[in-house]
Amino acid sequence: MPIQTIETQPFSDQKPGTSGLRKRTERFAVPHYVETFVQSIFDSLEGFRGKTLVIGGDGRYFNDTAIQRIIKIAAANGFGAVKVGQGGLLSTPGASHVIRHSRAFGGIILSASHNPGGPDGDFGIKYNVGNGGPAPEKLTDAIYAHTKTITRYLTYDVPDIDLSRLGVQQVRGMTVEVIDPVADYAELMQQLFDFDRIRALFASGFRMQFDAMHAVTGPYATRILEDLLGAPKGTVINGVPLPDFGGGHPDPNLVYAKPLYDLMMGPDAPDFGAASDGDGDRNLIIGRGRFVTPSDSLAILAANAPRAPGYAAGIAGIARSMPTSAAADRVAEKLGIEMHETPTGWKFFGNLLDAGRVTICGEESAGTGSNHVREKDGLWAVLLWLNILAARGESVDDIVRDHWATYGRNYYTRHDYDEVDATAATALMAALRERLPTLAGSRLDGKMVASADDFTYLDPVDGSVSGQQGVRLIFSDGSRIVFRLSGTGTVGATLRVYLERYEPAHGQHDLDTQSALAPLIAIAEAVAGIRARTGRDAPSVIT
Ligand code: VG1
Ligand code: CO
Repeated sequence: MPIQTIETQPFSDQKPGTSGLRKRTERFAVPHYVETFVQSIFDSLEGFRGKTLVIGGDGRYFNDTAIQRIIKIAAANGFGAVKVGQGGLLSTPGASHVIRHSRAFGGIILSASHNPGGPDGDFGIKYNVGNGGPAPEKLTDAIYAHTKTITRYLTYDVPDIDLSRLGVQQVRGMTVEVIDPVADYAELMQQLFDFDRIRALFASGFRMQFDAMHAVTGPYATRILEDLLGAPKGTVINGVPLPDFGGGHPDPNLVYAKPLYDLMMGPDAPDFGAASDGDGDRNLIIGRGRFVTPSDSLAILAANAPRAPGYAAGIAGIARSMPTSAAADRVAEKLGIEMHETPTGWKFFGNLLDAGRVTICGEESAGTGSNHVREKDGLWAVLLWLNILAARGESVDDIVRDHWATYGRNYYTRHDYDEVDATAATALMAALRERLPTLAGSRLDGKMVASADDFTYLDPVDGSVSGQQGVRLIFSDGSRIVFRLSGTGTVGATLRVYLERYEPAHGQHDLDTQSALAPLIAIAEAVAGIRARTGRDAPSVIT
């Protein structure tokens, strides 16, 4: 059967954002939309003929449809083999590991991460390169340029693959191997962490609840926590991936994982609570009576990593996205290791990890990970916490307080204004950028603005420059306000305001976060005119 060349036309809206192309599912369902984007990816790559492509997704509605089409396009374009997770499932970190482990050319991950799924929800397609990490900006720019001129895609008119059957099948000259999505990943986790010690912790009566939010982490968490580590059955809840995530919003924050939060703050709280997002790369960590902010979690994991066998030799350096709090910087300073500040999105960590300059990375948006893969990894963070809890024999709350007493506390919050009018949001950012030169050196509500800029990142490894990564106001006492627009939203614009204030080691660490940051919140409103410009009285989500 010959390769089919299907004529197509460019779509004007296929620009990848912070993490791939994300749109409403109905947009992806438009004829040729998926094919045009996937062909644009392949047309922007060189040298993949005969090589392996990894494919998997978070199981949301349209996952299997997209996978079947991608397999045929991959075959027609000359890939030699595809590895696809059984049922079309692979978590984002799981896919990253399979790409690395099988020395694949790259991978395609189908996910809109923490955005809701279903016919009325969101869908997404992301390309990862051979190191297992998200395509760098140079490549996503090339893909976008190609989507604007594409005229055809290649495919085969052949039956679908049976994604439920493990083992090898054929699509023309290409082999398709359906793999267990969890096996390789579970193996890797056993190399990094002290499973015996964590098993002993559970055996001693330690209680945990893991909320998989009906997303992809369910099978991973069940296998690892309950089957391999002996946590009691029922430790993992909402463990079956559903196409619409059970109607929920698979974002593990205090708004969408509220039942877990309430449990952890209540009288019958287990020792440890955790959750992850749609595609399994984010994590939420809550101890009994103690929510751990992702920024603090990054710092605590970095400070304690050598307690896990995989990091016993110490860590080379830490990287965090710019809006993430500077808590980790204090750990790096004490350890005398490199610290890097990158733009938002995991793609900026890849070069630093590949060059061996950093071992642990994190973002304030509940993403932490290490050099074991090239994505953030929700379950990895949970297992490292478990390893640390088992090794220290203290509670989450004790560990957090001890950390603040040693390093000080970075009070931190993020205010999101979702689905605001895109024109209004762009105008708000433009007005801020215009004011930057006069803001530096001025006083706002009595606080001295030490510097005001729009963050530009110079990659120390390949010298590439990424501009307009967020407006920062840095005050002379180290407090910060950062404004940026989300690159993952699918409707209107999402304005994110990040607020941070440092309290030294001997200071007051028990304040309520929103009260501790109230003066900065007021300054942010005064400087940006959020209410007047967006018509919103309050953020839609506070994390
Ligand atoms: C958000 C987060 C960012 C994260 C990205 C992808 O991006 O802020 O830290 O890397 O989502 O995560 P943005 O542009 O909306 O702020 V995931 O778990 O959605 O792949
Ligand atoms: Co995610």
